Amino acid sequence: MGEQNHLSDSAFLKAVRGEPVPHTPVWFMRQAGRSLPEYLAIREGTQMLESCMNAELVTEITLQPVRRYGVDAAIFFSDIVLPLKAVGVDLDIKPGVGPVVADPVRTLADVEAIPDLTPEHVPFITEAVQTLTSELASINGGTPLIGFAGAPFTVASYLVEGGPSKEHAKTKALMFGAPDVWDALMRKIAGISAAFLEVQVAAGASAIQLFDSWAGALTPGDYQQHVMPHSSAVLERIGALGVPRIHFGVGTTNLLTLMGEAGADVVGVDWRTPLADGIARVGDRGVQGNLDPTLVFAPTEVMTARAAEVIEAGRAAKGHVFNLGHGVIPSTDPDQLARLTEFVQTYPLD
Ligand code: 1CP
Repeated sequence: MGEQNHLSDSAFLKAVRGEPVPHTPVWFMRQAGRSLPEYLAIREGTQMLESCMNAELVTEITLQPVRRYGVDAAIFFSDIVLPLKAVGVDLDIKPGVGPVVADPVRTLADVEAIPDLTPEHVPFITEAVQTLTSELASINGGTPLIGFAGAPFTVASYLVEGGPSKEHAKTKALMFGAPDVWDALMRKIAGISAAFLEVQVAAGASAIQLFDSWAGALTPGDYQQHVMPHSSAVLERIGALGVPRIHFGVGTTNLLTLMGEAGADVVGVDWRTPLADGIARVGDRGVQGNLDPTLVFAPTEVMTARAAEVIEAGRAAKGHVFNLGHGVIPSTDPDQLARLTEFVQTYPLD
């Protein structure tokens, strides 16, 4: 219980609850991973999905950026397709490509063949989260762990296309042309994502992020009709556990209001939307973001000047968590992220 209390005083959890903060909390999407030499070293000879199913590796990789940068939150190292792999879907994460699904899902029978997820499918997740939360409790006065899952639309895009895609054409064709199959698929994935998040929360995660990275491919009307009810179902199940929820997508300027209404406490804003616009769109909720991830390649003083603008804009929000507008680019110099972290954490708010 003592542990819970000191974590709840962390800048990150205060910000996501909309309470005053000692400094703007900061973490980075994809803070673990290929930009870190210690990640490349520990991953050598181990496949991505194999790493995600090894509790010891997951623990170490999740802690690497926390130790290096002293960020205000850790994000659990895994992948949005891991729960599908865990229930038996034949898929792999190919280096330099991303998730590849052997038999893409196109029919009701394909959907029905996917099992629901139970905690017994992912004992390594429970173990890793338990170890992590106990270690994180004593790092920098208590660092919260963010659990995560993919939202139904974004996970469906990999299942239906069979791999990464730009237009998500087959996915949207299924959505427009076979609403019954689409509905069954969305329900199936929503159940799996919610169960995956529940396992992480039960094992000690302090907050969750639902990644709907590719939702920006949709019009607000289609999002509202075909996708939002299913993301809401996931967020509602986690809300019932009393854990703060962050909801993020890319290219979602026109969806930010709906993504908040889906049941988020904090809405992630990508770098294309000025943060002040994002704040106006999400209303009485927190925001997360949104420095252009390429600014790390500019001179440090250019990067920090832009970070200052983001922090200043964030002051108008109910709560602001500093982040990049999407994931860390693999060629990012970790020393720049260390400087950025320090800049955000020491930026005076009074
Ligand atoms: O071998 C490797 O290192 C593979 C690269 C890699 C990594 C490090 C992949 C393949 N996934 C991950 C980890 C990962 N994936 C994390 C780790 C935690 C952290 O942030 O530190 C997270 C949160 C994810 C989530 C994820 N996977 C998303 C949503 C977030 C986002 O960036 O929008 C998506 C869309 C995926 C799919 C995926 N997995 C991997 C890749 C290269 C991709 C994207 C493929 C595509 O372009 O469609």
